[in-house]
Amino acid sequence: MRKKEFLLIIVFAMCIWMIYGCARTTTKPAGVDLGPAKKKLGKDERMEWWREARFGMFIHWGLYAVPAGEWKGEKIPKIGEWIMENADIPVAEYEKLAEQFNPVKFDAEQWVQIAKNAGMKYIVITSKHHDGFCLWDSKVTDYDIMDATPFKRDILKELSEACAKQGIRFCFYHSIMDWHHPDAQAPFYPNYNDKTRSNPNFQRYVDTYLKPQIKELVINYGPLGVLWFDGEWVKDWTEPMGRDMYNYVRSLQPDIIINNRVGKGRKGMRPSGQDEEPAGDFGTPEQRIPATGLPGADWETCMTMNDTWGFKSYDHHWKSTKDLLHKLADIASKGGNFLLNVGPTAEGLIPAPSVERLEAMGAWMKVNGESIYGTTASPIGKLPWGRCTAKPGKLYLHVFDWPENGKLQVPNLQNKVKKAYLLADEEHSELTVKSQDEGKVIIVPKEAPDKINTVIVLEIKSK
Ligand code: FHN
Repeated sequence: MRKKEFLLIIVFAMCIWMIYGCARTTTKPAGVDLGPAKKKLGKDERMEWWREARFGMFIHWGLYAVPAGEWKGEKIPKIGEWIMENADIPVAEYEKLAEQFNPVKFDAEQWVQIAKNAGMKYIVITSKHHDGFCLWDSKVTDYDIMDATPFKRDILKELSEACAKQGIRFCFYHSIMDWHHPDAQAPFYPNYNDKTRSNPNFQRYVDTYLKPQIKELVINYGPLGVLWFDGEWVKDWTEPMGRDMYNYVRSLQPDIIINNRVGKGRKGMRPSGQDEEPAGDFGTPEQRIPATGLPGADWETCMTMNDTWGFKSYDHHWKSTKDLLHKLADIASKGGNFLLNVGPTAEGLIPAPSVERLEAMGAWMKVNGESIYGTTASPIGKLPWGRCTAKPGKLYLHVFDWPENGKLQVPNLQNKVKKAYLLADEEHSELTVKSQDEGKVIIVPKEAPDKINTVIVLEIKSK
């Protein structure tokens, strides 16, 4: 073979190799490049940002915001996002709501700013609630915001980018129960919420729909802070399936945090006789604050601001700012997180009463956030006039009921107090502390500096 022909063959072979090599690198799956698989963090490392955060925004948003609690002229009772179940709406009728879902006033930056200004550190939004409608551009269904609505924008992509820009952790709620999918609950109409019957095709729903959608959400919208499962109570979903899902999600993003509703860990859901730890990283008491928290466990109370998660046009039963701030301190004093809900309208607006309360909470957090973020449960038990949160070497006394006689009694505290002052004004407010019986007495100003919750800091010697 002549030299020239040999060289031509070499050059040709190199061209083929380069074309193949280039094709391989450009066909990697689309989405956020999570970089090399991160090392598996220990649980404490994984939970660190979450335990520091203490306060997050829950967002329930979907097609149910269109009827907003009314159906065919009737007010439908109970929580708004359950209208498909509570008004016995057939799938074919309910899915027509997608044609009306056009939230032209939606502004991801604005929503994230509202959460950030409130002092919230993470946002958990319903990617898919029980009604099965998907708020992102899913490749495994057209029952989503991109294909079924006139809006045709990927809400979750916009929110994910706004959160990244503003340093807020982006998290998803995802319902295991699905009232729209024929292999899940849809055939049980009109009782989509049936907990006694099985769908013979449920495993197919899990394998070809639920898991592929979870993968889309984790790979394309991550890195995520938390995957917040719900709707785990259906008969066909088991603790072993929850454990498998937990491991699957962690294989996609090792440092993600997952709640206990991935399996049957929620109070009242656990099959009897199951003694091993349920799957999930934290407990999820709902609409309630456990009297003594969940000692030894990470936990988060989720709560509505009125009486519904999803928007209802006539639910004006708003909790006061005072009540919400007291709940925040109460939860933190028991070592928990507070996931406070907003239910945006079909136009894409967070209701004004919610915004007002969040602004007021943010004003308090701006001054007193140190007494919430990264704190642990009170080491001195319950207090008649308020709550206590702690950090190493510091106690934060949250005084709801200001003493009329200018003397704040602090029982069960024998540590030496090195310094006491108002958190709002450390420089000019040192307070006198006297020992008395089994505790301390702090001499405080006549008037409460903050009518809702004044925080006094005690710098104490050792444990
Ligand atoms: O059925 C849902 C309900 O709609 C809402 O999403 C709450 C929020 O935690 N979770 C379920 C009820 O436990």
